Order: sequence, then structure tokens, then C-alpha cells
Amino acid sequence: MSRFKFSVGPWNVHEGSDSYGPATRKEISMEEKIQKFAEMGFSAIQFHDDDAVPEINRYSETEIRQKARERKQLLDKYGLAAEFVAPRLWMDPHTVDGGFMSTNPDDREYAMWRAFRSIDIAREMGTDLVVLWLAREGTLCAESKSPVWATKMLIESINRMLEYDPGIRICIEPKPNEPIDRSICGTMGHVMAISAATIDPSRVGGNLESAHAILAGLDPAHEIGFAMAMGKLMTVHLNDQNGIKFDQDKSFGVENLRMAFNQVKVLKENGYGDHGEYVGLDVKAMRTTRDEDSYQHLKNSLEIFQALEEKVDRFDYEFQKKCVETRNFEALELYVMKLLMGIV
Ligand code: XLS
Ligand code: MG
Repeated sequence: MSRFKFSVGPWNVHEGSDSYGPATRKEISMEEKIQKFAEMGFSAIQFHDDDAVPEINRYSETEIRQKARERKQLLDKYGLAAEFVAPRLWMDPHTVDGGFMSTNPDDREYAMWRAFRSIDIAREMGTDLVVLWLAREGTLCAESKSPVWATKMLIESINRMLEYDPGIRICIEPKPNEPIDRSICGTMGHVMAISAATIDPSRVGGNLESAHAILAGLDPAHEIGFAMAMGKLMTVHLNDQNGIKFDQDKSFGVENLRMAFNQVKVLKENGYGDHGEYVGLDVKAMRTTRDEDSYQHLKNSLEIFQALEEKVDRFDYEFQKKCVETRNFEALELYVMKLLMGIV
């Protein structure tokens, strides 16, 4: 039995379309997904603002709150919590050049409207956590906006959210690229610097996604450790990635097993979850996956995570200590590989 609580977003179960081809699976309703997530043992659901309130632009602030309460009733029906709400600032025409750092002032205000509504929705759904994945925040043409100005706009936007709700927590999910070309906040280091520059650093932290760290050429476990050292790891998006290419959101551990082992190890060793944090998944099924296997990638990710928990529990810290004292890291590395291969 895992010591962790797990969360997932409805976009993790999708129809399989990609930039080069149409859907390969039938659409599944939100209620059916949420019921299945509860059956699979998830404890919480991640939401975009328009997952909670579809066609959000059509509604007044009051209507948005009402619809968020209705979505919360669906969670209550299956005994699930809402982990976070994230403004989806990458689909609407107003976000064509980003949101908080768009070169169009009206579009910047639209992004703030969505951010404030995400806070309202979060409150109605019983969570104080808003996640900002900064999809289009950066440049497609490097000379289109100053990186100094853009960074300051991000800080100013977060400050406005912190002022809008004095109890809300803002969690930035860094990614070095895709769909943006040059990201303004690409790694956990950038997130920690942004946090420190806001009016309330204690309420601004990070969400580390495994694939995003790999896309930045970094080690996910070290990115997790960096945020935990600052006391600012608010959640994680565990998945995997085969090298530096398009974001693959692969099942956790399927490409980089030792990296996955060290992500579980750093979370377990440092009390992740002790303050209610969830292990979030952000994984997508292969386009070739059939309808009847629409949730298999989530089951695989949970099974691999829990198998790695057992490996961490069996890790021989005495042997590690001896290897460190004698600086025999070759022996330590072989031990880890044997542990992962089931030889020891
Ligand atoms: C995309 C992001 C996205 C956010 C949620 O790369 O990981 O899935 O986590 O919108
Ligand atoms: Mg993610």
C-alpha cells in the first residue's frame, strides 16, 4: 500500500489525436472518467478552469462559481478532492501571443480574468492551489518582446493573483519549450527566483514535471530536490520522456527507470505528502492504444511508481554509507542497477 495520495487530470484520458492525425479513440465523458479515476484509487482530480466550467467565456463570475459548485458535487459523489485549478491560457484566441506577457494589453487582461476565475473556481471546489503551466509565455520571434519586460510581467501577474486572494497558493509548472519557442520560466530554478521576487514568496512554489525537466536537459529528481530544499514543491507531474524532442508525457518510468527510482526516492526521503501534497500524474496513452485500454497508461504509471517505492524501501543505506566513505561509487552504482534489475 503506497504512503502517497495520487491525483490525475481528465486530459490524461484523451482521444489520441495529435498534430499529425485525428482521434483514434471515442470520447469519454467527464463523469465516466472521474468515476474510473476513483475506482483506480486516485484521491484527487486536477482541473483546468474550463474542465471545471466548460465554455467559461460565456458566463458571468457568479455563474462560473455556481458551475464550479456543481462540478464539486460530482467529485463529492465519488469521494474525490480537487487538487488544483489551472487557467488554460493556450487555446483561446486572446492567448495567441501568451497571456500574462502577451504584447497585447487587452489579452494580458483576459489572462488575468482567467487567472482570477481559476482562483474563484478553486475556492468553490475546496482547494487553495492554482497551477500555472506557462504554455505560450515567451517568444516565437525572439525580438518580439524583451525577456526583462516579460519576466517582470509574470511577477506582476502573480502579485495580482496573490492580492486578489490573500490565501491562494500559486504553483508554477516550468517547461523550457513547446508550444513556445523560447520560454521565460523553463526550469525549477526560474520558478524559485520568480517566487522570491513576488510579494509573498511563501505562497508561490513549483510543480515539477518529469518530462519538462528532461526536455531542459536536467534530472527530474534534482529539480524535485531543489524545490524541496526551498520548501516550495507544491505538487509534481510524474511521467517520462525519451530524450529532448516533443513532449511525450509517457507513462512514469518507462524510458528512464533509474531517473524514476530517484524521483520516488527523493520524494520518500524528504517527507513529500506529509503536508497533503499529491503525487500527480500527467501521462498520455499512445495514439495506437485502443478504446478498451484508455486507462492502461495510468494503471502502468501507478504500478511502476509503487514497485519503485518497494525498491526504495529495500535500498541499503548502510551499504551506500560504506561506498561513500570509501568513495567507491562504482560499487554503489552497480548495487543500484542490481536493485533495479531485481538481482539483489
Ligand atoms: C503540458 C503540461 C500540461 C499541464 C496542465 O505540457 O504538462 O499538461 O500540466 O495543463
Ligand atoms: Mg504537466
